[in-house]
Amino acid sequence: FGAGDRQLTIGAKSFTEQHLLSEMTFHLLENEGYNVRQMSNLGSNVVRTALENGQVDLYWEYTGTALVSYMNEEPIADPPEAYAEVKRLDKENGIDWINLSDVNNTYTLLMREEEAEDLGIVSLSDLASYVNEHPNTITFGTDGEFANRPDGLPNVEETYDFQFGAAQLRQMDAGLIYEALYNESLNVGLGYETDPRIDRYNLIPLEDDLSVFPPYNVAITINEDVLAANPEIEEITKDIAEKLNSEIMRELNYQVDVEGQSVSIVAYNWLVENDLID
Ligand code: PBE
Repeated sequence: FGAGDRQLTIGAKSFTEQHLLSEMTFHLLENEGYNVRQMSNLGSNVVRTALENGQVDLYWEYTGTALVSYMNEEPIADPPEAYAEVKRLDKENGIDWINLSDVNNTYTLLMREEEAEDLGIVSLSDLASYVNEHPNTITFGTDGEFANRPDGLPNVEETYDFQFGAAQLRQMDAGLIYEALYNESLNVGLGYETDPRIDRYNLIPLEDDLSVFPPYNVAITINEDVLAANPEIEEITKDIAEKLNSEIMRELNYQVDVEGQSVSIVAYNWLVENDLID
């Protein structure tokens, strides 16, 4: 199963950008005669394990996620260097990295503009000082992954030397945090940088003045046997990586998460507009 029989399973995590990337990839591969299945809404560790086990043949992953969260390596600030390093390290795991994109979906911590101004908070260092001076007052909305990942909250708290009170943590689906902030149900919330709801709700990303967050450029991770048997997959899917950037990704995410269009229609229209399918 997998290599050579032109059957492919594409994995995806549980947010819109991942669904869009999976859907675009699905269409391009199907167009070339592959029999493709999508397996979506998986957590990071689940989809990565599925790739390692061969249950998933390929999926779009972020360089920083693999480097820091799966491999426990030091973050690398330069995007092409980070890519080269995960690509090198993952060979040992039978995983190839292809088609690096400029889309960089890094984490960010958000506040309402007015409250950030009132409290004098511009950067994560300012936030740390504020939390240290006013313990157990600031609520923080986060998804379950960020709360626990080595490149997530534990690292932010260690680097900036502060801690949100345990009772002040509000764990929720990442997509709900923006509106919860806007509605003043939270003081600070986790954001994904390519999410259009940051602008939509006038939220301010706090400056990461100690550069705790590495680049998270998206690229295809693929089982090396599957790629060796079907090397044309790289060429078939490369336009997705080449034509997308963070700005365009944000716009496509906007069409789904703000305008309420379906993932399949947004992905399909984008492929048609870019002459990738007809
Ligand atoms: N990220 C931001 C996360 C979710 C969005 C790319 C760092 C990840 O999937 O690894």
